[in-house]
Amino acid sequence: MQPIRTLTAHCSLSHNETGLPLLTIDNAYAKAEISLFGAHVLSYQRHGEPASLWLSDKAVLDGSKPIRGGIPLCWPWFGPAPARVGSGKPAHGFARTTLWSLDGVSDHEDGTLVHLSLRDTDASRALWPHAFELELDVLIGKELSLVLTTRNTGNSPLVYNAALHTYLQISSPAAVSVTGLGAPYLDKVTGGQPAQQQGALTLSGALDRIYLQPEPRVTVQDAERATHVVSGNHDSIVVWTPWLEGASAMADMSDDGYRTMLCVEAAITAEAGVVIAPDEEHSFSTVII
Ligand code: TA6
Repeated sequence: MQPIRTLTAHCSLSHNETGLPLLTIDNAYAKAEISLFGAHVLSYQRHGEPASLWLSDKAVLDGSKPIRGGIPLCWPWFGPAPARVGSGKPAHGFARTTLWSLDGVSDHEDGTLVHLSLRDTDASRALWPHAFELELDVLIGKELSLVLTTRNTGNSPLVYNAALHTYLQISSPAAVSVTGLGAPYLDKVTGGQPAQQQGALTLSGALDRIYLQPEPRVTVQDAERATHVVSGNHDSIVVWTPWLEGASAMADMSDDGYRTMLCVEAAITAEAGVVIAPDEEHSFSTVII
């Protein structure tokens, strides 16, 4: 780790072994790390409590691929690029594999606010031909709050999809049940078939689901601990666990990694996406409580 630069009383900037900038926040409420590569929240842990987020022990942190764990930002598409974007584009867009700018950090009574941004470049326009400004506001307090804002700085409408792809830390799949997902979902394990959730979701195998009518608050009950994921202005909640077969196929996840993670993601997955007119913006958010 290279020298640390103090930015505020509770936030410092350093560089990891491969030179990528890393923010460390340690305030009255919690400790957190944010990589400027992808504006990626790597960790968040309230003092005296277990970590809220899961980070793979095999995560690649040198900028050569997306980071497995924490909160990757999927943007401006979710999953494989849609037809309107074209083929041969990276899964989940390019925001998670681009170096963002740090616009500001400030300490407040309710926590430390970090403001990050990304603008279009020649490289981004080669993948997605739009002028944009993307902003992420992260508040590290007694809750972890993320707001992602897309602003159209071009002169024609843009369409986007996205997810705040949150990897939650769990104690074990058997201890977990999830409520607040609503009933209808698309089951990506069966090729996107529509299905209905009956009661709480429990974990007994690979899952990749898009819940279409979630409540604002999704609760992950894990033995004695409850984590709430409270989201706004999204159109769906994605729940994903790769299970053993999926984990063992991923170079950046240990085979048993699936046993301690569950993704619960505020997302914009509708095929039509969100359309933003020139000079307009759209935000959506998630809070981990
Ligand atoms: O959010 C679920 C999902 O879209 C899954 O289909 C799964 O592939 C996952 O994201 C991880 O994607 P990644 O590109 O990070 O390997």
